[in-house]
Amino acid sequence: MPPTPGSGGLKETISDYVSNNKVMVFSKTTCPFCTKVKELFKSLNVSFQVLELDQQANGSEIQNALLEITGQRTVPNVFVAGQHLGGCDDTLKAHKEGRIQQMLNMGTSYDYDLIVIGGGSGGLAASKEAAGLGKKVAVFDFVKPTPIGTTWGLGGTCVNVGCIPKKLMHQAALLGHGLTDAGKFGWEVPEKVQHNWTTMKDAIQDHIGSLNWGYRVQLRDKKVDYHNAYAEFLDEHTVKAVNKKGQEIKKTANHFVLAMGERPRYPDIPGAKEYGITSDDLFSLPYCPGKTLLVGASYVSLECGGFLHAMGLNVTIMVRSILLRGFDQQIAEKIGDFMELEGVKFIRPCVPTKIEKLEDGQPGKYRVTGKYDDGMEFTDEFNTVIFAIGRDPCTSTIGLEKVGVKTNKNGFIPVDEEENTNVTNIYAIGDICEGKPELTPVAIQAGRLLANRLYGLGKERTDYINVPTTVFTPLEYGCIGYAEEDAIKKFGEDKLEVYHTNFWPLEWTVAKRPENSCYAKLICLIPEKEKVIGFHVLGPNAGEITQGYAVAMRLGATKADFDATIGIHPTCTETFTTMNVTKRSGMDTQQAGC
Ligand code: FAD
Ligand code: NA7
Repeated sequence: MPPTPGSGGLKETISDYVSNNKVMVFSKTTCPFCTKVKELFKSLNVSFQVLELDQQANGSEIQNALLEITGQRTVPNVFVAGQHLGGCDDTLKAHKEGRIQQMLNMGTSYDYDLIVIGGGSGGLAASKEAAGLGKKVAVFDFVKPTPIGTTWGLGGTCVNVGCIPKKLMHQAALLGHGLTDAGKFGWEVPEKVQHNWTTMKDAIQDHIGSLNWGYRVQLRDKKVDYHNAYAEFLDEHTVKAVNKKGQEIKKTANHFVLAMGERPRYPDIPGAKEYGITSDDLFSLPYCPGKTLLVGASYVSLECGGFLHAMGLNVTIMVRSILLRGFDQQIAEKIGDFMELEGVKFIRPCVPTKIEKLEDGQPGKYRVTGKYDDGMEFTDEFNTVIFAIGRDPCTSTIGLEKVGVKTNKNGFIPVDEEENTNVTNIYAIGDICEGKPELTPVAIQAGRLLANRLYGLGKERTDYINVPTTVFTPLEYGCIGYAEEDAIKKFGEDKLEVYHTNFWPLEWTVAKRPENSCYAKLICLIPEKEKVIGFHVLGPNAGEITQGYAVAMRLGATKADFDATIGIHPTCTETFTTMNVTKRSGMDTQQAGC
């Protein structure tokens, strides 16, 4: 099969060679390393295909195409069972470690090429990609009910109990604010406008139902077997899975991708699991939660507190220490100030010590006792108590110990830059991975690229640096890169120039919203031509604003690049093209009202 550019291109020709041969060696007749590799495969009694590039008229172009596909130009360039293995040293090493035989066994004696445990953001992405590359794939997804019995369909946290319902409830809150503003713009809105929890909840749950269905259809179309069952390892190629009727099946695979995600944590205090709920219950709660206490100052807590308050509920947030650990603390405090200004109560520093039921009902009534840092007691009555005190990875009950996959003391799985666990055929992606951003697009990217590297010709790795994110609090907060305190710790204050400004969105002027709540900050590294290493925006539509700047930061944008960019007027984001006050100067950034 001579490689003929033009008949689909060299890359496709290479791809054909790779997928049509269990072992494919791109070689040169004169290369001693190629000879070594060919002798190895001969000694293993493995049939292999060789393409001698020095005997091809377009050998050099093929090498260039191989470089693009694999990142390697040199020969030998070896592929086993569709996967790129590398050069001579890589091949000899893989042989020594028994990996070549493992790769060759792939798919021959197992039920599946790949089993994915967890049908959430990461797991679905990995399974669909692998199936698209011709592999036989199964996904096991099972939701253990919450202590009050809430459960949900296929798609994982984001779709069912995370990003999607959260953003839609945030939208409900924004619409409520919009109604208040509307009067100032001439709309004759009745003074008392009521929010109906059940109408909103039902509409959101209907949408989620359609997404669950859509995922099932996608898996069916891609010929991925979906098992609604809880999987657990028996050995490194076998899982058993139990469905909700208690029926058990056993399935084997060559590779496994772990993508089990996390579940909310409960505090170890009396009444927590009996009377408290978490975000896993909130979004489908059949009744309006009423007067609500949120425990924890995570983004989940502040976001839920924000939208519940905007729906007219009495909301208190109990904070153990700081707001939004891990985020820029100046901005975290500004978020808290704004929420407090709107009427959310903050109790801090304080932790709950017990919850007692006072009344049954939907909602019921509970007395919460807590302890302030100084030993003083807190007590108040609430209709609903929501714990948002962190999430634990779902790694403790799937038999990882049987196959030797290591976890850290908190249950997260350490992975290398290619999502390898310490066990050769087992990979991990998404929220269960140690030290990676716990975000849907990160899990999706990791799943997609991993499947591509395993079964396609992909070489690309997930870039976990400068991942943009947004906290959907009443005043949205978008950020990329370093928090100010982290940048100072890493580079030193003298190496940084921090540009900042308050801004007053035009839409807020007529609406008479606060003049100085919105804020923008750029953290720049002086020795690198003021390269922007931290981007922070607090204001409306922060998510929409932040995404594009993430591209700029990937490309290494400097403050001068921001300055040279022409703004879009009148917008909030144009602020980033005109920032000239540094923190060092001490100059005032407050907007003066007219
Ligand atoms: P998940 O999506 O959690 O999927 C894991 C799946 O595996 C689940 O269905 C689980 O039940 C199943 N499972 C676990 N163990 C087993 C087993 N043994 N057998 C079978 N199935 C199993 N991210 C954003 O990017 N933007 C946001 O705005 C955002 N908002 C969020 C709001 C909230 C309230 C929460 C809780 C999270 C939010 N996230 C957000 C985070 C995002 O949801 C997660 O990062 C993402 O869902 C992680 O995907 P994953 O594939 O790792 O796991
Ligand atoms: P985080 O970021 O770990 O935040 C947990 C918050 O809860 C934080 O404010 C903690 O305070 C607080 N906390 C923790 N334990 C307690 C107890 N026992 N009592 C009171 N308050 C407590 O969790 P998230 O849920 O935000 O994040 C995990 C992932 O979930 C996230 O990345 C998303 O993917 C969704 P502290 O600051 O430690 O004093």
